[in-house]
Amino acid sequence: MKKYITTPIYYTNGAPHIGHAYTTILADVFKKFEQMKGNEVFFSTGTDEHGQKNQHSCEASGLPIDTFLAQQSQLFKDLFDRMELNYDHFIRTSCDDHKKVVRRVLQDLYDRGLIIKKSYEGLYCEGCEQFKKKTDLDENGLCPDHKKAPKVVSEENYFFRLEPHRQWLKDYIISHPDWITPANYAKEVLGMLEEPLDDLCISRPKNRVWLGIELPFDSDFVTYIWFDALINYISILKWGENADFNSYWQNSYHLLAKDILKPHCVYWPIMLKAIGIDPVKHCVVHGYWIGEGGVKMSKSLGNVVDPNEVIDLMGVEPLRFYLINNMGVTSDSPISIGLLKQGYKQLANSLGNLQMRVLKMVDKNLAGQIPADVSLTADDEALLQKIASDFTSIYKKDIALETAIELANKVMESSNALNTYFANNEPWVLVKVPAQMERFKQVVYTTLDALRLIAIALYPLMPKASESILQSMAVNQKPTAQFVAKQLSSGQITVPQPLFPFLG
Ligand code: ME8
Repeated sequence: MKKYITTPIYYTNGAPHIGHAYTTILADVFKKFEQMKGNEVFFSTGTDEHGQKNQHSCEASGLPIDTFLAQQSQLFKDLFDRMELNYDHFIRTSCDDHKKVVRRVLQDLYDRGLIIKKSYEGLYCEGCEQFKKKTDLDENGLCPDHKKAPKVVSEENYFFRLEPHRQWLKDYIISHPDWITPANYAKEVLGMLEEPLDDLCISRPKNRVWLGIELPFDSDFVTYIWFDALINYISILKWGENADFNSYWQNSYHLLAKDILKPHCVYWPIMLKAIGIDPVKHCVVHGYWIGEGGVKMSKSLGNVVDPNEVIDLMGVEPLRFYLINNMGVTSDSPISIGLLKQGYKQLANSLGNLQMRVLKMVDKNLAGQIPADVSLTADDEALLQKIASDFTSIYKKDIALETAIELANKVMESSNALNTYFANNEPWVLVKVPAQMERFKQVVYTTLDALRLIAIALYPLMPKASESILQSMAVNQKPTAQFVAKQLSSGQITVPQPLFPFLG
């Protein structure tokens, strides 16, 4: 089956931080997870290069616009490449292919009378690039995400009507309970649909915003950034020119944080409906990483954790694992270098420790030979069957935040359980008693085979660590979503360097 996974396209007004790294890592984890099940995945990410926010940053930089955008976009690409994220397409919305699709959609809606011109006055938050209602603001009249008062903007603009589709969208959400996951966000969107929807202002006059795609039917205006940016999801797939469009679109997943729920789950399905495309199959929504000050980490607020600094400290894979393992399903999650170090230590003490202690035991006492000829006790078998069936059931699940978190949590839980099993059985005592040699081999084989199952499951989260653990047990096949106990055959182990060395 073909699947299409997207991340938001990120604004180029600052350097990428952990929040941007997170959603893009999540997409990469899901790509690998699905590939292990035999699915063909197209994963897209990129940068959102128009609008007032980017324009102001460009003006502040003093650079020509093309140089500024190229340089800023490259920061994201460099980070994603450094993290070895295996995206298939990196879109820059300043590219001609994207602009062409945006203009086509606009012209089509305009020709059908679905876009109208009128005067408007509203409260505009530049951080969100959205008009706000008074009810969207906090008790001090500030945008809750950006902690800034929106500006009153009054101008003539083009509008796209949302209200005629409100009931349809409500019905769609109710009849597709897994369209938006986790379910609390579906409830939040239904809440947004309780009141009549304002017309969506889809243009900006050039005298205020010059950085944007010119409207095909009025050269005094550029396209509203969200109307332009959302279309990236279909321009990437070359909508209208690609015979494969539907096979990807019918299994499509938008990953996003809750800050951009409304554009993705209200504006976008209505825009798609107007041009005759079904909604994306699933919206996978996550909460925020909370930085210093207890508020959402954001470029505008300057309270960010720099992923490059974390990678310098501990490498890419422990960062990947930490982020997937520690995001709450419905809550925001704190992050700091101190917390990341704690997470690293836990990984070293569970998975890292498990691998080293069992491999060293085999190396020292069995001349490095895996004791595959041993028959296991019913309890040992039950332990292996439990791990195999736990991972089998996780791998049957669809792409969802809950699935990724459950996978990482289960890797930790299984590693900890195995460490306890190993410690309780005291193989270092058994090995000294000739009559207990059979039991020694059973314990070692059970631990090794369980470690093999954990390493396979680990692949989407830490691909290199997974391969390295498997290779240390002479397992050289690429991991697939097959969790069958007692498949570890005889062979020579190697004791590698520790996966998670002491950080100092
Ligand atoms: O909104 N915690 O771009 P953006 C978790 N260009 N995730 C976070 C985060 C945090 N503290 N901060 C950012 C835009 N993110 C638009 C999107 S899509 C058609 C257009 C991640 O640069 C998360 O995925 O503000 C969030 O939705 C996205 O970055 C916002 O990135």
